[in-house]
Amino acid sequence: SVAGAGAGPRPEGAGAGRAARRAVGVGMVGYAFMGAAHSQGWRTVGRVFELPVDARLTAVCGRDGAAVRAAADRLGWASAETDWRALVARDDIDLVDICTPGDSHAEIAVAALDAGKHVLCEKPLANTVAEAEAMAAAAARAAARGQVAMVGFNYRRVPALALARRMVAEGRIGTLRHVRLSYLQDWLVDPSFPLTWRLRKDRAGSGALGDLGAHIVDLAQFLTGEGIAGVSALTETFVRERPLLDAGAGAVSAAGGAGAGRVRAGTGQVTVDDAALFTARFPSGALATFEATRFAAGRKNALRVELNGSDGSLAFDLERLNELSFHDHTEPAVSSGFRRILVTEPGHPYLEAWWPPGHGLGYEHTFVHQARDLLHAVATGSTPEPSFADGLSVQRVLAAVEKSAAENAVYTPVETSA
Ligand code: SOE
Repeated sequence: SVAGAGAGPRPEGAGAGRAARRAVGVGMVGYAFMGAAHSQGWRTVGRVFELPVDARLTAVCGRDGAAVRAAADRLGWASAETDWRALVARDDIDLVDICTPGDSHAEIAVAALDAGKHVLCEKPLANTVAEAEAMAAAAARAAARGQVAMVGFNYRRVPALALARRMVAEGRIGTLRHVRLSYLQDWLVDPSFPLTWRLRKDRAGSGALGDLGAHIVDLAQFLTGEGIAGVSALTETFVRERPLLDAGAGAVSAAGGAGAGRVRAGTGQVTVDDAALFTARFPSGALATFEATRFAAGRKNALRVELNGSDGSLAFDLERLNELSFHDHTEPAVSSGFRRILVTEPGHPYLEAWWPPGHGLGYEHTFVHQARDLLHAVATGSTPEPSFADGLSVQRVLAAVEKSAAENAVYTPVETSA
């Protein structure tokens, strides 16, 4: 159940019985862009949704003592740690939230699960399939002890996409034929943008593929309810050398904001893809296309989805995230066509606790919804989705894309010899 049924977020201090609820101490590792977004989710969730447990922002962790203490103050965490192992060892931490680059996900997640903690891990689950397999195995062992583990594919929690999932499952578009997804950003168009960790394979695992492609692979599997059966891919690195960053300058933000970083002399090699394009098959016979790029000038965070089925189509654009387009192909052709569903009704997913109809939500609310779903799983001991097994399945698709692209089975159009 949720608070307010459309009455809006609960006022400060509201919620009789709050004191009686079990507290879940959250410890978050990393506090940059994703850490700030997750903090927003943890801070807000209990003020909007009626939850079976209470989230406490117990500690945040980062290597730089002064910086992590400032982040704790800014983001609302009660204490700060400089070593993630110390965070994991704390008795007052029940749930470890991993918001670090991919190269530390596996080590932190496995240690936290083995120490009896619940885990939320940012996407992609890991940098390699082997790491993701170890994490999924640790999550399965932990599940037997009542612990939960979830991957941060937050776009599943956009109400319009959750509604699309519901409509597909209800058969509203019939037998699925086409699944079309793209995730376009443009923060690498400028060749002087520096070599941040996201452009290094050892830190990030892959480039646009793992960062953006992982989201749309997860969404495709979520929306269809099917696992991808096979892929064929092309990847490219358009700018292979970029200016180096000062060792301590991590401030260059993920999706832009290059101004904050300090560039130093010299250039280094980009070791990840700038763009990944691939096609895929689903077991049902549906065909899918995917495009993930950081080179789509003018596209800041354009995640688009279209599904075509025998009875209709659904379309979504993250830049208009309170809307879902629906075409009902069973209606007479003379009057049918795409219509816009404004996804702000109390009957829509997650909307029952928010603002009255028409008062839309945004990007940050996906993190509130993520926290809500995870806390419900913690309270009931149920497996939250996307689980580490779901994260592993995405990781396997990413690896298949890289393999296909590396084999480069591209045919040149030729004239038939007469
Ligand atoms: C950067 O490309 C980024 O922040 C991704 O890492 C996020 O997952 C995506 O939601 C927004 O863009």
